[in-house]
Amino acid sequence: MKIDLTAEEKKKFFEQGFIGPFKLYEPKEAKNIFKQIRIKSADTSNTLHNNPLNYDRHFDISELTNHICHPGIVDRLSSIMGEDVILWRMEYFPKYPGSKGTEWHQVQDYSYATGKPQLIPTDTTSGIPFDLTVWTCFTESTRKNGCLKLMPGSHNKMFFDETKKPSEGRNKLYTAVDSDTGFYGYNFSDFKVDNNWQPDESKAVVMEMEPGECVIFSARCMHSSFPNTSERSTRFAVACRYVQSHVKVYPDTNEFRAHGSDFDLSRWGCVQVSGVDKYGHNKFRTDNNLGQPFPVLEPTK
Ligand SMILES: O=C(O)CCC(=O)C(=O)O
Repeated sequence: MKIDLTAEEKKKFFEQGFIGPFKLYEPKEAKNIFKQIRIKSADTSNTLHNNPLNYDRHFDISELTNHICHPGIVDRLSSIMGEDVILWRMEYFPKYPGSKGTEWHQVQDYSYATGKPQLIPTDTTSGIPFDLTVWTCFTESTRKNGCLKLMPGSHNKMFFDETKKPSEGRNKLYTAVDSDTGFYGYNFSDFKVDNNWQPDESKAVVMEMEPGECVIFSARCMHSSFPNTSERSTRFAVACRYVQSHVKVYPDTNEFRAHGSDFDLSRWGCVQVSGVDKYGHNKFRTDNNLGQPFPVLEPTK
């Protein structure tokens, strides 16, 4: 049975720019997956990118190969974006005890990272997001250990301009442990449209979540997180980025440099997690680097 969003949930998504949390795994199962992710992340012999950023580990960690295709994610995304959905990137978001909070930010085409759009839509439908993030926590996520905050309704207006040039972030190697800013080494406030504007924290929704829960949001919806002020509780989340299939991903790009690291896209490909590709814009992968197929469901006729 499909796990679509209800009409009420869809309405709420379009009002807020996000919806959730939803349970994908029982807490015990989520903690076991996290244990495997931790163990397997240390082995970089089959990774796609030769750098420490842990992008796209769905290509070499089978728990993540399965996660990107989880029906609780894919069906809900299809209710918002339509049947044809592709995953283009996965990122780790750890907050270790003592880590800074992620700064408030909004993203539209990811050009903040390289100065060049990483996504170009070619056939948008007004009001329907072409790019959605599914942020899944594999540990508890609390105010104390750095849970996510989302600003309802902010997806309707951009308060940040990704075409601005940041003072730092692009070249310095980012590590989650000793970054001196809260967003991949950037001061995201460099991208503010109005330097004097401050987000209204009182309107933020605080997303405390159980291990195994996810939230779906448009990256245009302003988001941030608390610092991890706990003694020993790590918050670990994985952000999976999905687009409609008319979107050109990494257009005319074979490699790029971001967060102080090089990304070689020669073996990279999108994964068609739902529906079909009617556009032919992108490269695709059907198997991970261990030869395991991504467990996608057959398109319904
Ligand atoms: O996990 C966080 O602190 C921030 C997540 C985020 O910025 C994202 O998923 O785009």
